[in-house]
Amino acid sequence: MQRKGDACPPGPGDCRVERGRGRREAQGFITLVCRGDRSTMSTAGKVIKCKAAVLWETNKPFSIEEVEVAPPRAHEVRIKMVATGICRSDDHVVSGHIVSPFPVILGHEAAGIVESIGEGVTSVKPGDKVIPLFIAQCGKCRRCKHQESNICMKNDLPSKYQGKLQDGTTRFTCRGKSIHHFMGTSTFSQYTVVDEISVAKIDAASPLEKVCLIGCGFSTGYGSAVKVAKVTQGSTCAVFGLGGVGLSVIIGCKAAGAARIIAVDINKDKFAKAREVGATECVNPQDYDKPIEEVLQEMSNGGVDFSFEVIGRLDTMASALLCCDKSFGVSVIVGVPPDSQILPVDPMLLLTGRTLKGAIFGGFKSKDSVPKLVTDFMAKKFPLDPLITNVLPLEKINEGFDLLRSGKSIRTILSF
Ligand code: CND
Ligand code: ZN
Ligand code: ZN
Repeated sequence: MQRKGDACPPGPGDCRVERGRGRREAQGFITLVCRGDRSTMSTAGKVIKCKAAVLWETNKPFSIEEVEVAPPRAHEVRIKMVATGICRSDDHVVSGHIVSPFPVILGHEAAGIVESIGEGVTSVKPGDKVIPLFIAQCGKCRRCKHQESNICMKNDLPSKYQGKLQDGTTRFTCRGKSIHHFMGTSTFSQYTVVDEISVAKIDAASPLEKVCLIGCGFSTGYGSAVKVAKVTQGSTCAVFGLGGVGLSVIIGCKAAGAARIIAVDINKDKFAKAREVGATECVNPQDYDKPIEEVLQEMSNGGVDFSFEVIGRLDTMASALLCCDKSFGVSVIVGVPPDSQILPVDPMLLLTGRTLKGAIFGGFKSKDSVPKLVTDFMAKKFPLDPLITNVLPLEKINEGFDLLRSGKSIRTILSF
């Protein structure tokens, strides 16, 4: 029941509660004013028809469709999306580099407002600002209980992407067909449904059009430096790939006190931004007639302390491993490798003491860490603005992907 002064739960038409001037209002009643869609005041418990970008098959453009989003079932949350970033992992599904069932609604880096909740949900309520989590955290499984792990056993991860929610079904329908979810988030839709273990409540004052990047790119890169590699004060780091995730690795290396941060990319247009966020040197492998790992070894007197592959290619994963010191070097795989491909590693490279590791979502336990990262952003502990180069409406999603593929954008934010 709405009361005077209450905010209306977010609906398709941005409904609001307004004070009226008639006799009933004088007695304390209120007038409900619905902006836009005047037919629906509360959408809770109902199917919502809204727009979403559906990908019907690989290597095709996204298609803006009207989809039906079913209400959340027990332990699920329906979210009205406000902003979502475009990450290379979404494009990896378009190209087939990541294999996921079709048709699908992609998107995993977003922020929105809870529209309604299913039975048993306790951690969020309608009206809360939230970030969907592409890495779930149930808090109860063996891995959630392990101090170092962030890969909850309930995750829908590569090699077994099901494209379903925890109960094994989907909440999206389009043209009579069931549409798959993506990593439990599916944020390229005006409304999405996620499991409660895949959503975190964040500061009510946070700007959603910026903190959406904490849903993937920023946290993945930053955590890879500060939490996974544990970059040390005064160290030398090499970062391969200067997209939204790679630049966030640089932000993390700088925050951890690295003395030298060498940025590596074949697109020299990325260098200015890399310097802006903390790179001390920038190198383009195409400028040398010897392998880039040799160039980096020479630049660092035998090998860097920490290296990061943030592209998603096997050759650059090998170069990143080789460029770090053979004894104490730590190399972190952040980029997602092409489906079913193998990286051959000479064990001798590790026998001398090197460490090769990798992490998803920067090693952060998602539900615990995302609200804290948002608080840190609000306290100006790190910037997000340099990562945002373009803002487009959802309808222009294909333009956003073209900007990414042509190397002209860092992060495009789609607004709803
Ligand atoms: P984006 O495409 O924006 O950046 C990649 C950068 O790599 C671009 O600047 C390219 O110019 C550069 N590049 C391409 N080829 C080469 C090369 N041969 N040598 C040097 N540089 C090159 O991607 P992004 O920043 O959005 O994502 C980067 C990777 O991280 C990508 O594989 C994505 O799928 C992955 C990722 C991982 C995780 C995780 O949890 N580990 C989460 N999200 C994304
Ligand atoms: Zn991502
Ligand atoms: Zn778990």
